[in-house]
Amino acid sequence: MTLALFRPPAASSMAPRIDLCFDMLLLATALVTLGLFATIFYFVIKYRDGSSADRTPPSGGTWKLEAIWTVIPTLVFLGFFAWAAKLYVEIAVPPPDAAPIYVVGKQWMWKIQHPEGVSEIDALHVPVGQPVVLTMTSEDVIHDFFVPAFRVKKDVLPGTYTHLWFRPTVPGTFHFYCSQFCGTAHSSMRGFVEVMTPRDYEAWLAGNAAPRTVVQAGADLFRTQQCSACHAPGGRGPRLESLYGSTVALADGRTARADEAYLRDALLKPEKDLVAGFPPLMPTYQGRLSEMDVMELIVYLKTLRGAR
Ligand SMILES: [Cu+2]
Repeated sequence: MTLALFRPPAASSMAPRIDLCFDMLLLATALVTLGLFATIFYFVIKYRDGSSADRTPPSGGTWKLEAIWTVIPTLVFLGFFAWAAKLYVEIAVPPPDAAPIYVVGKQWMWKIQHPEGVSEIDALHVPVGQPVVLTMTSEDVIHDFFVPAFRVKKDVLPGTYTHLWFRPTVPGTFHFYCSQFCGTAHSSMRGFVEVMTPRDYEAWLAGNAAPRTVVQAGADLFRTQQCSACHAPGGRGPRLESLYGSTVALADGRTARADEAYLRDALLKPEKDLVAGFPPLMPTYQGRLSEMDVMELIVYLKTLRGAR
């Protein structure tokens, strides 16, 4: 389609579907605009000054005509709303088999961490055909991760996690950008997604042999920060096995779901959600752990299974 000349290549599973919805909406609005202007020009010429057109007022209205021009456009545009809402939900919910990759934005760079332990800056290597979900946070201000060729973007916020998923369909190199103005060097906060064949990706991972995986890095932090001193059997703090995804009873009677945001708050703002039955002894790790440290600890905590 000629419109493809005016936009980046469509390199993810969602891209052609979003393009189709956009093109149809453009076509529909173009037809409405065309119809409006055709009518304007027709009447401008017909009733121009000095023309002999009949100017007697019409004798009555027709409700049928009004109903048609109200109901048909309403249905057409509600149809677009439903179509776009369906796409939006699909973009918002990562598929269960999406491979996790961790992203930290800061003025003015992107730090990217693969679960295998390989990390990169302003570059993201992914295998073609594999859904990938980015778990993202910011060390300072609001950023936004935007891959035009994948037609996806998501704000990257300090103090919490956001997720962005995509399935690349074409091997190649595609720009990504920060698309929230985040300070003087905002425009240089960008990089490239390298979409590789699965074989090349494996070779790339192997060639960048990391000393330890993200889970191992989290386990090391768990030990060096002495988390186990309180969270071991018989310790003064709550047990952490199988905590992730469970419902936690809090001291003030509320309950909380132990998701990533909960675990993050437990580490950095422990006074926020005190766990029922335990004294408020947990110190804050604010300033002692980097954003990547916090992510590694959470990934490690997710792997802890067993009875609590
Ligand atoms: Cu930014």
